[in-house]
Amino acid sequence: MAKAAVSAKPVKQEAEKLREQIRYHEYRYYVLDAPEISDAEFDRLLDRLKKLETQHPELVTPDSPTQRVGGKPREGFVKVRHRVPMQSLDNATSVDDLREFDRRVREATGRKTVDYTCEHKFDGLSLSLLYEDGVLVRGLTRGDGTTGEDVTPNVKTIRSVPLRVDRQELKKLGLPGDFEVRGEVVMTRKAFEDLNRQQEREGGKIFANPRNAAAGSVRLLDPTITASRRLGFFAYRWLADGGSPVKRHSLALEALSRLRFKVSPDWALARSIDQVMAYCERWEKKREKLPYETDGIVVKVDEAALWEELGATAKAPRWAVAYKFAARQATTVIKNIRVQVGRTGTLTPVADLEPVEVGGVTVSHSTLHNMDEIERLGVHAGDTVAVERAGDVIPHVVEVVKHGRDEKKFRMPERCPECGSRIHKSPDEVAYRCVNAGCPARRKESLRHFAGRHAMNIDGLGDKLVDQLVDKGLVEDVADLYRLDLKTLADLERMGEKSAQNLLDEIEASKKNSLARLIYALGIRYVGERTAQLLADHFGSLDKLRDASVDELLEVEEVGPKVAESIAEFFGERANRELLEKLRRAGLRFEEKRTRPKDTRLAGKAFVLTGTLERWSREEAKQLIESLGGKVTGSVSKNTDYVVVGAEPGSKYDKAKKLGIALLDEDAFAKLVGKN
Ligand code: 0OX
Repeated sequence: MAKAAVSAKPVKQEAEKLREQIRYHEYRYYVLDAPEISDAEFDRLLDRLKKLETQHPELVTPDSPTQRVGGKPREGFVKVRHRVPMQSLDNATSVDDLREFDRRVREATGRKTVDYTCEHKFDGLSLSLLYEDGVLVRGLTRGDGTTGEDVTPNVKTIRSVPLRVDRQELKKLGLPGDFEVRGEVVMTRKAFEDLNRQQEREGGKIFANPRNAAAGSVRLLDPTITASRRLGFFAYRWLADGGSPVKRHSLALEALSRLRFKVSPDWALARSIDQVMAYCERWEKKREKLPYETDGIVVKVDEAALWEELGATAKAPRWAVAYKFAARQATTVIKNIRVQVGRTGTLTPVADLEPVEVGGVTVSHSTLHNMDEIERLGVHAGDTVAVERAGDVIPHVVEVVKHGRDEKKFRMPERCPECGSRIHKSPDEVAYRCVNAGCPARRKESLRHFAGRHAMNIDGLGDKLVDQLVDKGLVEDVADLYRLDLKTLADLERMGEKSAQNLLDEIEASKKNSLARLIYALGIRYVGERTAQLLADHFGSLDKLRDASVDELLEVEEVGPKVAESIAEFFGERANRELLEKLRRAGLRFEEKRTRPKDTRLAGKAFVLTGTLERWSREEAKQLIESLGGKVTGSVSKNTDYVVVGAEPGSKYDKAKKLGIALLDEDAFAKLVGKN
């Protein structure tokens, strides 16, 4: 007994310390997007804590980071009433609507000018988080605004949702421990595309857009699946005792950041409606650059005292308005459904559309993913459909609006439309595949993937050129690219000597690409960019990767049986091993000593560049910073560490000055990066 009492205390302290460290690193990774330690180091901390908690179950607390994923799948969700209704927002669809909103606000408050906050209107699922004594106790969906569904176990899996906040920080800010934070659950476009690709392969539900994917993931009955869905949470409102705990919304956003909630770094305070309009205009142009989908800007009266004066309509507060961006959905007719052959031979049905403009881009085809999706949509050639474009995502058919007159059911062809070979479908897969490894369509897709921006980055190798190279028999596999000469290229259609030379230079330069890029470029099934990086880090050479057994592959971070088997199968193919030898002879990089930067003096530091530097182009400065472990972002926020100021700086310079962020001129920057 006495012995236990003696040893329990240090264990408790160690567990508490580990929790604090894990919370901090979750915050660095999931909220700030600026990790300080590697994934492996993070896992070690978590494993150590799990071990301590298994040995001493009495030490487990509900807000421990180990408790993010737990519990059994449920039967359904319990409905719970919101303490304060979750209102919706009135829309402004034009500049005139914004002016009218401002006029009404000023009239009702008697103010000549009003400060407004501007923030992204994230397109996800609204959520309310309840904290008691600083600890997350409940997560509710918006539901009908009055009553929501209790999705607590699912919400706990979202790593940017703090399971507890720092009580000391609360005290310092003079704030109560019981409060509610509202915000939006979102999925990045990238995570959404990855998810759909995975669902496509596994025959799961295909989501029409990141919003549906986020909403669907939060409302899953099994929280372990939610945990795998890469969701984020942006906080946008703070409530305590039925009202705002601070005097201004801008202060609420700042305090929420300090409490380690994820708050969009792009919010801004506008001193007039003209400034609001400038903000809306700027972001309408830049919205595609954001990793998340947004459908507008939320404009809020900053001063909380004015909220009561302004009141609310039946459904929305009068102190806020949503400026909506132009719609990116349109209806059109499906002219024809055809199939496309991908690089693994998968047949993907594609709808040829009557061209239609969706949010400023003309769309003339759309993927239908697979047979299951065609059945789910109940879609045929000749139908009128709604199509939606999400950022630079390939457009999707959302639903059939009206069936055409003559409904012919789409069937997968029995022979490959490109090479006439047999089509195979294994019973445990949704996909249909062309069995011919030498199918020209597969060759072309492999080349496109190999040359892609995230792979070997051979920009000059466009679609038309790939078609010509394969159709003329000049290139059979990706290694043949390295044997092309000036004359062959210059003789191709629409190629001159100059562009041929440029392409050759690019192909030559691509040999220097990192091992991770090369692994990704090979197009091994299930090996995306991240897995390729992890494989390169782990093995350090393509030969070691080639010779790795399934068991050895399973030792790599994040590599499961499906991925390991796919890699082993790839390198087991004689043709692939021969391809590797051809690539080696061409002089590509097969080995890499270290992939993580040796010099990490800028690790975790966020830079913004403005104006022109003399010694470096933007891209060079960016690469320099990244090579030292830092990162470069496009806009200045509280999270920016340095702003590098060149000649004729833009508005970022003013913003940095206002926020008191460290400014570096070219010399100071050179010194920091050791290039003086
Ligand atoms: C969003 C978003 C939604 C709270 C007070 C009025 C409306 N989708 O990103 N709602 C709000 O604010 C609520 N802000 C947002 N940023």
